[in-house]
Amino acid sequence: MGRSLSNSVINLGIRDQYADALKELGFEYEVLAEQEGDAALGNGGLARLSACQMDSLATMDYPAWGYGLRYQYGLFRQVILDGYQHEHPDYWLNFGNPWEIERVHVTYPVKFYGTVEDENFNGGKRKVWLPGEMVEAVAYDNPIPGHGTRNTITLRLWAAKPSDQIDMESYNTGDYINAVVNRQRAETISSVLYPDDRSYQGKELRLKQQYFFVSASLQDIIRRFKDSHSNFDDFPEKVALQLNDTHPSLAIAEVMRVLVDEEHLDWKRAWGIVCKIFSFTTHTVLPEGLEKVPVDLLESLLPRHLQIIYDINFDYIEELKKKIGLDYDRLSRMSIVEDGAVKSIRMANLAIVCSHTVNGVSRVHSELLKTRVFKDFYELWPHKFDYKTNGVTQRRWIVVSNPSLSALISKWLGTEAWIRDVDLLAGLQEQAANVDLHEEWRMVRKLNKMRLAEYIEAMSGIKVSVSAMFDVQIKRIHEYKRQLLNILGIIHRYDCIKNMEKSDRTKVVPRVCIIGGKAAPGYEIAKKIIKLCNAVAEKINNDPDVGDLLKLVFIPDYNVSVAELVIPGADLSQHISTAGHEASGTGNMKFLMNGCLLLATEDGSTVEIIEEIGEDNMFLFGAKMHEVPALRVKGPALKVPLQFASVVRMVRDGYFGFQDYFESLCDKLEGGNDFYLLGYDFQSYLEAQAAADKAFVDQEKWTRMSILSTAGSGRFSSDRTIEEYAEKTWGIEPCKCPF
Ligand code: RUG
Repeated sequence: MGRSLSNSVINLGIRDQYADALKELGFEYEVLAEQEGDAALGNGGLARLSACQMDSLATMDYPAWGYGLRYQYGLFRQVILDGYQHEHPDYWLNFGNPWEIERVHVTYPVKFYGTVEDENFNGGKRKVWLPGEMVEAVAYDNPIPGHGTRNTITLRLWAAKPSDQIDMESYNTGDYINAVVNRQRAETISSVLYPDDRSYQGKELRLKQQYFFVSASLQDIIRRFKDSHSNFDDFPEKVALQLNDTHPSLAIAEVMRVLVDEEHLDWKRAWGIVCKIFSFTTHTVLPEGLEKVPVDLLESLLPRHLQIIYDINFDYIEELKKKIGLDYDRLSRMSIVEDGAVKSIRMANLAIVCSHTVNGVSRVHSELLKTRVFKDFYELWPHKFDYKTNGVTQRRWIVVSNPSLSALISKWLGTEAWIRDVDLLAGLQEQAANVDLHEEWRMVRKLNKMRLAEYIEAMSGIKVSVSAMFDVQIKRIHEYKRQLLNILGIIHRYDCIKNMEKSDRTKVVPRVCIIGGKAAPGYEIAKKIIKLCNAVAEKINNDPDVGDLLKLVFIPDYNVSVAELVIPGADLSQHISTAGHEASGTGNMKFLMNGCLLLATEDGSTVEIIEEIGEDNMFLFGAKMHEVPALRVKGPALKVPLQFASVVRMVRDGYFGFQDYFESLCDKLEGGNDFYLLGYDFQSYLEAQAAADKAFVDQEKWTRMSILSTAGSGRFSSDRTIEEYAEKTWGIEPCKCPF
């Protein structure tokens, strides 16, 4: 979520009054706002997408709730020591969190472990789950005020607390020590966020977190529904549940369990309800990125849920046989249960089978889902598959983080209405050649660059020139996102400067290269990429031959607040994943809105950005998505340019030190191991960089491209995404606050 204060006072329309009131108390608004720490309750794009969507839901008056976990420690703080990443705990709750309201009366028991027994019921049998452990989920409400409306929605976060019911027994039997230990164990469920955004290790605590979240949220939803309904007939009419990736997909089994075991609906009726209320958004591209839960683990932690999933699978496979016949390979691929060395539950298959809609997050992502990842399912249920291209909120990403640009846009459009109706930004197109606008636009951009330069100096001691091009890549560190390609490109640039005649150096376009992002603590290669970036920076920044022509800065502890500072100050931003690997990407949209030019591959949502602003307004390069599989097959036979071999050699030979440490990084790039095609794309990457240099020198052209970027960004607002979800997936309408 990042910070709340600045966003809230803007959405409530009280920023100026609030600043005046603070002044009377002797405080500066800007200084105070900086004191707030970030709520970092997610890993990267997936979680920030939800945060943007909450802002849109509130602003557009939709009746919605967001649910999550109130982790005691959010995403780790990244500390860079000697160029290496170290992870420190994020003690964000230590000084209290003024934004949350603890709802002591909104608590629910959540059960784990135990056994399932048959019990006589109404002349038949029914299943009864006798749990072995119980914890309490306590609600903490975080208000999300909409912009220009009185509507405020709630982000309800659950914290785990020990349940007195169970522990009293231990106290009474004299087992005091174990009772205290058990109490502490309960709290660990919501204590820490898993810092890896992609690999699923089948850890018990992770599964416990998922079920804890799902169980508490569903009890809350069902309790609210039952407050005004005496049966479940209208449940699908009143409730829509959006599964954000597979992480909450246990909710499907949980709804079945509650309806059948606790509310005593027959299985068929419960199943009919489930199929109407769930829809699923998947955010991944690779089949190996899909979550699988080992059956043994599920059986021990949630024995009744495993039975329910088996029963769902049985009915579904029987139906499937009727449709596709006895094609055992396909039946086995489509089964919810995966047989193999470790028998597991495929959470994505569960989500697809039980949801009425399966959404991708960009058009090309949706194509990949239909033709590769979920091909079997698409052929069976083409009507289920759809996509809603991601979006970001212009309130946080322009109005809050770039107030000068915001004021300028309003002045030139003659209205502030674009803050809620972002398509109006297209009005800037007509003014894209206006010299007065150019002058003001450049002034705003310069002020933002000065703000960023001050931050860089305060944080790293490096002085950077604001007349240089600020070239930024900030996102989680991943091989597929290719920060390494960026660093190798910087090494090449450095090498060229070193080897050119002194007189030619005047022709070099000065650059400040900024890289930031966290690596998952167990992701060795990603951590080496961070170290390489810092080692290269050390060399370049201290080389008197280079001076202001090239600087490299690694910004530590990248988070939402850092992004709010960096994005408005960027001239160029890089979104350079190997084509076919980024499901959508949302950073590109934030930069675009702020008038930053993109240097990018044709991947994820960038493909749609190209359609909005045209190829001529950005710097594109690299293999296309359909070419990638064939290029991979070529392996060692793939031709790579000499310059690539030469920069890799510099790293291998220890030009930047740490020769042994970087060896495995270099091995990943040579000898047919270059899975992410850095070598293949290197030449066209350098050409795109050269085109960016050329455009930057022509400030009039650059400014026009910058204005056209902002003007073409309307489609990438989360307001549009949410409207599509509301109309096409949830069937809901705005519900204006009556007061
Ligand atoms: O990697 C994807 C991004 O491409 C996407 O923009 C974002 C929001 O849809 O989700 C990211 N993501 C995917 N983060 N974690 C996952 C794995 O499920």
